[in-house]
This record gives sequence, structure tokens and C-alpha cells, in this order.
Amino acid sequence: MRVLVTGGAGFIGSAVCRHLVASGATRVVNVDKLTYAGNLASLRAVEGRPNYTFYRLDICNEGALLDIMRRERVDAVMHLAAESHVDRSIEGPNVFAETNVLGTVRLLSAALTYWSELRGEARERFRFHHVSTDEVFGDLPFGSGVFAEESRYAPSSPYAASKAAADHFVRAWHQTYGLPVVLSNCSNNYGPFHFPEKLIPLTIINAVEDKPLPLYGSGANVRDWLHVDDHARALELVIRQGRPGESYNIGARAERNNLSVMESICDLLDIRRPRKGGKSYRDLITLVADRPGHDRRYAIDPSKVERELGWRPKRAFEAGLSDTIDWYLDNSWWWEPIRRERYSGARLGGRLRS
Ligand code: NAD
Ligand code: TDX
Repeated sequence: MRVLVTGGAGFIGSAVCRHLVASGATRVVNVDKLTYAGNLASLRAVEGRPNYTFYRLDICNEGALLDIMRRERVDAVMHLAAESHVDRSIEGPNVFAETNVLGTVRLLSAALTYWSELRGEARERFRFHHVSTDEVFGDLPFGSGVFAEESRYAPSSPYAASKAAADHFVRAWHQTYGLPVVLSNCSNNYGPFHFPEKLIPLTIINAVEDKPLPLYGSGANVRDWLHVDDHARALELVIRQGRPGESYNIGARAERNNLSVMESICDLLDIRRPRKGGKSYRDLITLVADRPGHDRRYAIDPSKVERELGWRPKRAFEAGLSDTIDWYLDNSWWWEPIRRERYSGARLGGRLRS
């Protein structure tokens, strides 16, 4: 299979590239604009491999996308390129509409033209896989309800609204033009190569640098955590075996509130890298102003992907978190330049400061 992966230099996209290239059965064509979140250093494991190619390109460039699809004779598109950070979408929503909505429409249009040129088995085989988020379903109350594939769309943030719009466009290309699409909506990922603006890597790195650990609101908000490598395996199953027109919710039934995630990181660091003066890292936890429109809780019901595609997560959250902490402690070569040149981790009252 030849897969065009968009956003392959990002956190999840790079895990997908590493996973697919290592299996050897897939040729990966990675298309990425290299925004602040894209990083070729996350792809060292696949660089130079015969089944891997990289193109630096904006997904809004429909003509260039079509040229690449034709030249590389791709069998599938796995679309991950996006602006992904909720706080940035609150500070500046325009680029979220441009990349997540318009970029997806341009990519769909290029894929439709390309698919219409295919014949026979190549046409039968083709898939367009849109990688989306549980945030499209919005706010769940504490302690009750889960997101099923049929749950109502109710996005809260500009980021979630842009992903919801993209999901609708993808379904419209299936209903209206017959493009064979599959969708997946996943819960919060964590793991190596995660950009340090997100909760888990920010907490680890700020703690290592003895800086405050900003916790929004009261820290009671709940997220449902999945290791990025488990997500990458699920995405391969969805693109290979998912039924056209269907969506699959992906998650590991691992709900944790933000305070407990921060405390777990602090407790693991207290053992791995004791803080100077014998104090606990927990002392660095600092309550800051809440994120506007902050969804209380997300929780995924993954029974469809388990039942239909046989997917199971391999990593329990506590073991995965422990490995992730070790990875950040051992790989400062990856995150130190990001902290220096792209995002220092400074914030005030829950708002980003670059
Ligand atoms: P990320 O921000 O780490 O990476 C995004 C990548 O897209 C970067 O490499 C960036 O350079 C690229 N990109 C951005 N704009 C582009 C454009 N206009 N043209 C080409 N490339 C562009 O994001 P991530 O966390 O890896 O998320 C990947 C996808 O998965 C996103 O679509 C996101 O909505 C979805 N998702 C993420 C999570 C999560 O927990 N991180 C959970 C569910 C779904
Ligand atoms: O400094 C922080 N302090 C804090 O309390 C940060 C960065 C976050 N938080 C809270 C907000 C959320 O409740 O932690 C939780 C997780 O926040 P993020 O890491 O920003 O992730 P989230 O907003 O949940 O969105 C992530 O998961 C779903 C990804 O960024 C999205 O792309 C994905 O769709």
C-alpha cells in the first residue's frame, strides 16, 4: 500500500510514519508544511528509508497535492495535518479555519480528482481517511455518559469547531461524490515527540526546569488518555479494514482528571530525578485562570473499533506515562531546541506566551 500521510512531521503523524515505515509493507509519502508544530527531528528513524518520502507543502495547495498523488500513485490518503492546540485556537482562530477546514476541502478536492482518474482495482482500493478528535462531541458532565459514533456534534472551542466542520465536509464528499472515506475520532494522545505546549510534556519539562506547573481552573477536568503508538496501530487498521462511509471512535477507557495526571508525573519524577532540597515536584503545581469554554470531560466508547477491527490498546496509562517521562528525561536533544526557539512554556493566567 502507498499512503499519502498529511501532517507526518507532527506528534501523531510522525508516530504513524515510524509505525508504517517499520512494517515495510507500506510506502509512506509524507506531506507537511512544517509549521511551529512540525519537526523533521521526529522522523530520524525513517529518513533515508526506501519506503519513505517527504514533501514540504501546505495542504491548501490543491494543484501540488494532486501532482503528488499522481506521481506517487497513492492507494490512500491519511489526513492528520491540522492546527491542533485548543489554547492557540482561542488566541487566533483564523488559521484553524484555513488549515483544518479549507485545507481539508482542498485535500478532498484533490483526492476526488485523483480517484476519478483511477480504474479497476486501484479505484476499488482507494481510501480517504480523516483523523479527527473526540472534541467534536463537546462537553460531557462528570461521571456520566460516553461518546459513541452517533453522539451529537457540539464543539466548544474554535479548534473543535474547525475539526467538526472538517468531519462534515469529509462525509459530504462521500454522500455527494461517492469518495470512499473513513473517519476516526480519537481521545487525548500522549507519548514521545509530543510538542511541549500540551499538558503532559509541558508538565514534565517545566518540572525538570523547576518552573511552575500551570493547572487550569481547579484541575478537575477529565481527559481520556491513549498512548500514541496504540493510536497509530488503530489508524492502520481503520485505513486498511474500515468500511467506507463509517467512523470509528478510538480510546483506551483511561479517564483521569488533570490534577491526578500532574500529581502522577510529579510522583514519578520524585523517584526518577529527585528535586533539589528534597522537596516534591507537587509543590510546583500552580492553579491558573481557567481555559475559556473548557470542556469538563471527554470519554470514548471504543467498542465499535474493538468489535469490528479487533483493535485493543497495549499500554496501560500508568506504564505509558512512566515510559513517556523516561523518554523526555533521555531525549532533551529533541525538546531543548523547541523550548529555546519555538515555545518557552511561559504562560499567564492560562493564556499562551510564546
Ligand atoms: P500536531 O500539531 O503535533 O501536528 C500537526 C502537523 O500538521 C504538524 O507537523 C504541522 O506542521 C502540520 N501542518 C499544520 N498545518 C499544515 C498545513 N496547512 N499543511 C500541511 N501541514 C500542516 O498535531 P497532532 O497532535 O499530531 O494531531 C494530528 C491530528 O490528529 C490532528 O488532525 C488532530 O486534530 C488529530 N487528533 C489529535 C489528538 C491529540 O491528542 N493530539 C487526538 C485526536 C485527534
Ligand atoms: O498548561 C496546561 N494546563 C492545563 O491544566 C495545559 C496545556 C492544559 N491543561 C488542561 C486543559 C485540558 O483539560 O489539560 C487538559 C489537556 O490539555 P491539552 O494538552 O491542551 O489537550 P486538549 O485541550 O485536551 O486537546 C488535546 O486532545 C484532543 C489535543 O491538543 C487536541 O489536538 C486533541 O484533539
